[in-house]
Amino acid sequence: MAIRASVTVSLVPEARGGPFVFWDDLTSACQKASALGFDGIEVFPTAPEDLDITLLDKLLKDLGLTLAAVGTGAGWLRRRLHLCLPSLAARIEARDFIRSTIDVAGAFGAPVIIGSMQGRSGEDVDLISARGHLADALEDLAGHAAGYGAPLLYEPLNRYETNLVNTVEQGVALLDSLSTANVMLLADLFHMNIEEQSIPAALRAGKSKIGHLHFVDSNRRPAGLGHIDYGPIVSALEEIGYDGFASAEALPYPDPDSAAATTLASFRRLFRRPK
Ligand code: LER
Ligand code: MN
Repeated sequence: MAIRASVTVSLVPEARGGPFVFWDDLTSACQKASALGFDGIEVFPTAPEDLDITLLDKLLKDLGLTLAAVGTGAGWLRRRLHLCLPSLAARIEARDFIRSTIDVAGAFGAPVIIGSMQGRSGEDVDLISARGHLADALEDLAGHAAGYGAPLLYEPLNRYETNLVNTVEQGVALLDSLSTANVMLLADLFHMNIEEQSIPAALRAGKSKIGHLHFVDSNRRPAGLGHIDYGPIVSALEEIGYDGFASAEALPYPDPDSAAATTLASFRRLFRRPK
């Protein structure tokens, strides 16, 4: 299967200013994504129970879209939950937030993303313990996702957002330490542009562990509006046989509609070029 294009929609008011193309209105986002020619939509809900799954199901079916992934970052943004908090009760709450999101996404066969919900070490939790908490949670949640036939997506973030895993190499090492094979890496080109020595080399090293791509430019604007050199990245993705989504998790620059159109034009130029 070929790489498909997806676009993000945030339904989280607290995320305003963040890297999402469409905002607040699921119906309008799906209609616009479909009209432009995107294959999928990536949804960032306030909480799993807030997502109107009847509406989402109808929109996806009527508009011929796939649910590319569901984000969990609202658990951090709205409730200050993450997987490495010092309190066991809080860590369980964070895990339950993600588990319930897996139940919602899983019904659509879609994967769930662990990005900012991974957390970080801090004053009360040292780095080794924090990585241990993360590994325990990934084992548990990946097993839950497997029940839906969907992988769990784990996203290395840049150093200003986590100190657990910043590169694909560290991500692969973490995944290799788990007993489950149901965790895949989310390669976000914005984070990779900060942390990797070479983005194409990192993608090649990630090989079959790369399960999702955040398709965005160096400045977190839509692909084509920064200085990332996409040619070698596309070649690396083709070489490793990546066949997931290129999902636009980008700032709505200069506005959501233009950001979506710019992304899709870049996607078509880069991924649909004649061989
Ligand atoms: C989430 O996908 C991400 O990339 C983080 O930077 C949180 O926004
Ligand atoms: Mn991302």
